Amino acid sequence: MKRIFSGIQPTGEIHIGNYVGAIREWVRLTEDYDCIYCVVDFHALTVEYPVDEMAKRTLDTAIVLIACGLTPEKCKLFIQSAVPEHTELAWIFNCVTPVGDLERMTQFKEKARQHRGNVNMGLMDYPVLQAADILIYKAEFVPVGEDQIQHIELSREIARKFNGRFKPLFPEPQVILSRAPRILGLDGKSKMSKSLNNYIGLLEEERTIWEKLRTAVTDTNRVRRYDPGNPHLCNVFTIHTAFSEKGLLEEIERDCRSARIGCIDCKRMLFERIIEEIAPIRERVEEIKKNVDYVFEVLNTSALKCREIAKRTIDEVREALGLLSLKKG
Ligand code: AQP
Repeated sequence: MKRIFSGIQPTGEIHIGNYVGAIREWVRLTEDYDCIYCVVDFHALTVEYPVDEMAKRTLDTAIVLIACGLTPEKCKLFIQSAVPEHTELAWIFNCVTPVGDLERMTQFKEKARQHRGNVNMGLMDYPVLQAADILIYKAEFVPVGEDQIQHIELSREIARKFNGRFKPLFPEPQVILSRAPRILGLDGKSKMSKSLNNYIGLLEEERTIWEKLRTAVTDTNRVRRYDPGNPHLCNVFTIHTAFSEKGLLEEIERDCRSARIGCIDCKRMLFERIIEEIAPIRERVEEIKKNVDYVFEVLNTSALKCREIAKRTIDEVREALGLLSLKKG
């Protein structure tokens, strides 16, 4: 089986963009691939965060992932900081990565703008650690949202540079994009993000989900109820494409364009579809929370297995680099 790696940061509440852009796809891929998934807590250190909430956020993120279907029978799920070989490989990759490549990264530029007072080295180095996360397992595929495509291209570049200079140890990983790779926030402008207050949380109460959807920006050219709308300029319709089946999408497209339905009707249908899909996840979250020992067991067992793989890769890398091996005496 070919191997997949992907990760999510414990930076806050998991939202429907993370779910349809990544997590739901991660679950589907467990059918055909050897999947390794990770809560990337070291990545989350690159921005300011409430220190006393980090452990809880990390655990809560893992619980949601398990509730979404990433169970130990289907994949490995662990916490990044439990496998320190990731950061060891990141240092080595730093030595083959031009600074200019990192300065060009769109996410770095955006995050540097958002966090002007804290543009730290880790923020710029984020994609190098990401390359190490993937390549320490020699993963060939990385299911991510559209925002991560540039980083995975850099991972390929890093693999190429290492392979060319030292020894061909690493595959060049490919992106797997989901059916909904880019969900915008409720303002219809920027990407839906945990750290921007523009999201619908997977575990939010139905009442607040409806409140947020009700006021979400749609096609801005559609001013009055009887103006015809253009679904392809509407973020609510984009979210529909992630939650609704083909028949309903065709019906909405037709009725929106002819103004037979208004935005509020479209939003009501979307609300029902979202609730239908996420209700079982929320129930499972409540169940899993009653047995946190199980979650620790899952995370520990996976971390041990992943560490074995990671150590083997690091041994090969050290040899390729020509480092003195104390094992040989
Ligand atoms: N809006 C989105 N639409 C589609 N996919 C998305 N992803 C994130 N936002 C969207 C995908 O979710 C996975 C996990 O993301 P992450 O936590 O590693 O970091 P991120 O991309 O930076 O996500 P956020 O929510 O925007 O977090 P913050 O606010 O902390 O930066 C990735 O595969 C991502 O593509």
